[in-house]
Amino acid sequence: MSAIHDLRSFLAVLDSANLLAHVITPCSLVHEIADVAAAITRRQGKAALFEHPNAAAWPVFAGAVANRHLAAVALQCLPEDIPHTMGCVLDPGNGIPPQRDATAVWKANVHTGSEIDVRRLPIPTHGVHDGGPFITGGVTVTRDPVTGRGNLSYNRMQVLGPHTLGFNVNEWRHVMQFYKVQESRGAPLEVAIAIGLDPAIMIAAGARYDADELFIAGAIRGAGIPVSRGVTVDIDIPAGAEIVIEGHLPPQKRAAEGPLAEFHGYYGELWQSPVLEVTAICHRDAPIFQTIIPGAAEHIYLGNVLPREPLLLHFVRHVSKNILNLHIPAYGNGFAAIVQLSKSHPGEPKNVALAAMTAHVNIKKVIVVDPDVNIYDAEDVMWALTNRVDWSCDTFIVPGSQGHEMDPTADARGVHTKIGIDATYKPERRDYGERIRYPDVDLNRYVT
Ligand SMILES: Cc1cc2nc3c(=O)[nH]c(=O)nc-3n(C[C@H](O)[C@H](O)[C@H](O)COP(=O)(O)O)c2cc1C
Ligand SMILES: [Mn+2]
Repeated sequence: MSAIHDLRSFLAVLDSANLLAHVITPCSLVHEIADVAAAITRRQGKAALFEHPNAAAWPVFAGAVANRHLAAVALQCLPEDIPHTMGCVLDPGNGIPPQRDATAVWKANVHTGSEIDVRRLPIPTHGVHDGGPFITGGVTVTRDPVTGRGNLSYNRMQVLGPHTLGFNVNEWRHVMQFYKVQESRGAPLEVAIAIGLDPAIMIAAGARYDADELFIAGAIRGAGIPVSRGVTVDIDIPAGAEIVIEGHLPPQKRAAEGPLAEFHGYYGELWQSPVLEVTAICHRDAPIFQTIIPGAAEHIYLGNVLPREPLLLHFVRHVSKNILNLHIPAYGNGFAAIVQLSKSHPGEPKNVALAAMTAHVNIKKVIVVDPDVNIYDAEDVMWALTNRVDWSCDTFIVPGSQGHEMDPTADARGVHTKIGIDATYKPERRDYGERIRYPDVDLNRYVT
């Protein structure tokens, strides 16, 4: 069995890598947990386990894959190899199907009927302008009502009552496609929410994939993910989940939910969304609740970085054999990409930038740098922008191109301007020789 196969084994591996902060101080579920988790990720680069949230019996875990070091632990690869590893596991030919009829730890405690009250779960209110408590770190498990295949996704869920959650889903999601089929039949769509998971399942759920995303999680672990049939729904649910919420979305029913901190760095708006009527809450003994701080790094990593770096890499490698690596930094909210190129021709960086910005509609800013620039270090990228770019000839813009309709610089239809920047050294213009470099050292050998 893989060293990581559920949330607890992941926490143990994070602990041994000194990548987990244990917060013993009691913290409020309202804003404080989100502030502390975001600060821990930002300043210490770690995930956070809140052992004693105020007014809650269960611990809360946040920031599972909030940066590339955490993601590399989750994927069990080197940080530099993440785009390649993600490319392999997203290849449909490498998918591994789930193992059915496993023993589910979450069946230890099953609450149905009048025992159901989602308000007893430690669901945080994250951002100051969020509309209330939201489940953001639960993975939605559904089944295609036509083909019967499984599906994973993220859907923010606002607590609206003891057994009611507002269920956000965009028009073009698989889940919406399933819901519409059921609505046309006058029938509900069954849904299960799995909370507290092996990060392989979290990473898989953020990807756009034509088959069951559990196949991606299986490919990450090199073995089928164990699943178990729901208690009140006909869905195969990851057997190692800490907590499972089961229910259905009744047809033709909508309720207001929102706003919530969004991936683009601002608050979203109120939506009229389907409503999840809860039919069961199940959990293992002494479970750990898991959350994703909305609009912060982990949200961007799962939705915009991990699934798209391999896609962009594929496109840029198509136009150049000299690509060394590529990164979609979380601080660019999934709109920017940095490509490292060992250029052989003066025009090559611009071709590479063109390729990257056509690989995914969200990408609007591509910076191409040399091998001596650290693509993971914003300061180093800024150095290249400042010292290697003549803005009048090393950039090009594509006005009127298509972007994401929530891009803060785009109009309501998502029409925006893309920019490509050749931030490589042009010694033929003026030769400065080699760049100053003081190589990094292991400070533990020098400072106590
Ligand atoms: C943390 C996180 C939260 C998300 N929240 C939502 C959401 O509330 N509504 C939505 O439609 N998509 C949301 N998404 C995006 C979808 O979950 C994601 O695109 C997924 O691939 C959709 O899968 P599907 O097409 O199989 O339904 C979120 C993504 C992440 C990473
Ligand atoms: Mn899907």
